[in-house]
Amino acid sequence: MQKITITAPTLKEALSEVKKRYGDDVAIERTEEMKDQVRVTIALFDGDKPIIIPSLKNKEDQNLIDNPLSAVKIVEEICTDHYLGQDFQDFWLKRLSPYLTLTGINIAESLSECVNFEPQWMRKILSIKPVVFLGSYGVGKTQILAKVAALLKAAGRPVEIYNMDTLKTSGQGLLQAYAAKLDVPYYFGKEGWKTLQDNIRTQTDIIKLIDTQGINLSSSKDIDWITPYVEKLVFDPLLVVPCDGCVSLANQYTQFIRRYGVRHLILSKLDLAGSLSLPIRLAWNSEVPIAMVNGSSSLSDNLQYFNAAKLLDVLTGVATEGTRDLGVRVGY
Ligand SMILES: Nc1nc2c(ncn2[C@@H]2O[C@H](COP(=O)(O)OP(=O)(O)OP(=O)(O)O)[C@@H](O)[C@H]2O)c(=O)[nH]1
Ligand SMILES: [Mg+2]
Repeated sequence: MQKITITAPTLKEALSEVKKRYGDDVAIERTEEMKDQVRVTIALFDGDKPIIIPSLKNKEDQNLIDNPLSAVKIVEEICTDHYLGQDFQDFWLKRLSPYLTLTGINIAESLSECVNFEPQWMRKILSIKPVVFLGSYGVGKTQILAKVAALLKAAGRPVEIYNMDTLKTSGQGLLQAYAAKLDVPYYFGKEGWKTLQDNIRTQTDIIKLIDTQGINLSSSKDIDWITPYVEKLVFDPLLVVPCDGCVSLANQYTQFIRRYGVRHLILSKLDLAGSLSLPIRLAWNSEVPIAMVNGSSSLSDNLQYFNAAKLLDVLTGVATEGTRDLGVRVGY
């Protein structure tokens, strides 16, 4: 067996040199980061002939790739297809490099080092910290709140809904109807606000979900109304991020997340998005975890839990259908 090392400034360059010299399917034994260089060690067996490892995906686990060059190629293709940017791609490839070994390469593991997830979010909601649903206009806040309420109820956790979207003349009825259908207490506007403060003091186990009006993230005036709420109560602020949103909004979203201490992201409109550049870049930049995903205009389709493997399936187009069904219907 002969070992050969190839050193280059980046992993990409090192691998492309390997590819140039030994073809697509070569066994890479080790990748190491040195000062400003990356060193790739390859093993050659049988004289000078490289061992050929077929670049097929493992059937049992679609996220396990058995060829380092294929793994790198998949990451590059995803980043290009979803407009994730060179900086994100470099970051991801760096996280991928320790996984580039002879056996199965788990791309999802490396993705989970770029984007955080909190699939246990719903279990961890505290009744003393009302969850406030924030987001731009029409992104799905109200519908997602209704779905979260339904799931909590199905899990046997008492819940109540506070509608603070007092600007919408037609919207009140809708959320009120959801609440009635779910048989959960519903409060609205100023009265609701007072009740919320009382209930936080007196109730210990009822989860409080607060719906809010849409916010224009670029206008600080629009956001001002939140400030007194944030000052008076300890909230668990949640931001709904539309997957079909424009990536140029990422900075505004990031600023908003920092300013209001957003703790979780829920992605909406997964079904409408061609690329996932906004939510992925946002989750990456802000390090705020993705809790759940909404992917349907219908109330009877569930929210989904998300993790790196599922996200990878979406990014590579493997997941055309929804992921795990939570088995609960809002029934409306
Ligand atoms: N296709 C699709 N439609 C969605 C999704 N989430 C919400 N919608 C639809 O988007 C529209 C707006 O949803 P709402 O829940 O009212 O959004 P909102 O953020 O509360 O809107 P405002 O309160 O007006 O700011 C509704 O027609 C929903 O059915 C989704 O994931 N996919
Ligand atoms: Mg709404």
